[in-house]
Amino acid sequence: MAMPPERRVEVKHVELCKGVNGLDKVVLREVRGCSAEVYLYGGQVTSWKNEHGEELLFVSSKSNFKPPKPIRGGIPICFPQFSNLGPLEQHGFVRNRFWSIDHDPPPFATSTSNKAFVDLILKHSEEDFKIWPHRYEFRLRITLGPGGDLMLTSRIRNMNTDGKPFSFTFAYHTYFAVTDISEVRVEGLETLDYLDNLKNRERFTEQGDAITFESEVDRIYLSTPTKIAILDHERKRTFVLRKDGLPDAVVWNPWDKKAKAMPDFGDEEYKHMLCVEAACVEKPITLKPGEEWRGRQEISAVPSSYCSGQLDPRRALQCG
Ligand code: TA6
Repeated sequence: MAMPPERRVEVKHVELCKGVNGLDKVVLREVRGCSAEVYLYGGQVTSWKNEHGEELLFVSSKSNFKPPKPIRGGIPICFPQFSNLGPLEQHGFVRNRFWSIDHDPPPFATSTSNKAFVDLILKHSEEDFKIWPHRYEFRLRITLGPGGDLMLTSRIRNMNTDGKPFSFTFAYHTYFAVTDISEVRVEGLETLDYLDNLKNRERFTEQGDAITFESEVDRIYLSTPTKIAILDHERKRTFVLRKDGLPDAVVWNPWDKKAKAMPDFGDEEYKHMLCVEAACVEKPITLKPGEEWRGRQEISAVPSSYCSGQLDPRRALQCG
């Protein structure tokens, strides 16, 4: 039965407003009460809340929110270079740039009934051309689904007029908020090979039936399945990450020593966050002029299932 007009709650699905330090941000809202926020600085999602208003992403209490430093937390976009292995600054430069709202994006093949979404765009600048001599258009759509899932779709096109292709590596550097890192398991990466950033990117094979955390972890899992589950035992919550066009997955927790070494990160904050990042690292993507690449991640938060005290990984991966 339709809600009578006086009872219908009008929701402002998309709102442009001012955030920390007067930086522009867009707030996305859905009728059930879930929400997300994205700063035009960095094109960076900094909040994703469920219908109870619980924050699902981690942002450091010591984050700068002051250009040119990147915002510490949420979902930094790493492009055109993931990591510091390359000529550019760590994780590339787009997370330190001001994006614009794209009022007239090229249509997506599949139309969407979602109302809570925003399209951002970043194009090459003459300044950036000096450090990365290519022309590109990077279109980023952030969508909050009616059920509270959060989708990021990147469309990157080579706009070079000199006939030159370009190659890049990429990651959605997602900081999940967790209750207690020592009670978190990651399912879906078992038996895969990974490059260990703590051991000079040496290649290993994951032996465990889940990834658990007792010290710093900084690994690039290669050619992973499209679905990864992050189980927060304390909170009885499972994050499900689905990815497309991004074959690898980075798992990072700085633990205590590295936490203390980061000025924009609280000494104890490593206990309440975990980065699981849909990425393309091992095999860079190459685009010829005119070619476009798409990379998509969808994250959702579902109640965890339990079985004899252990989290039931089968249920976690089959959910939703
Ligand atoms: O994604 C993991 C990682 O590459 C780690 O090596 C660590 O450096 C982390 O990114 C944070 O990088 P950032 O430049 O944001 O401090």
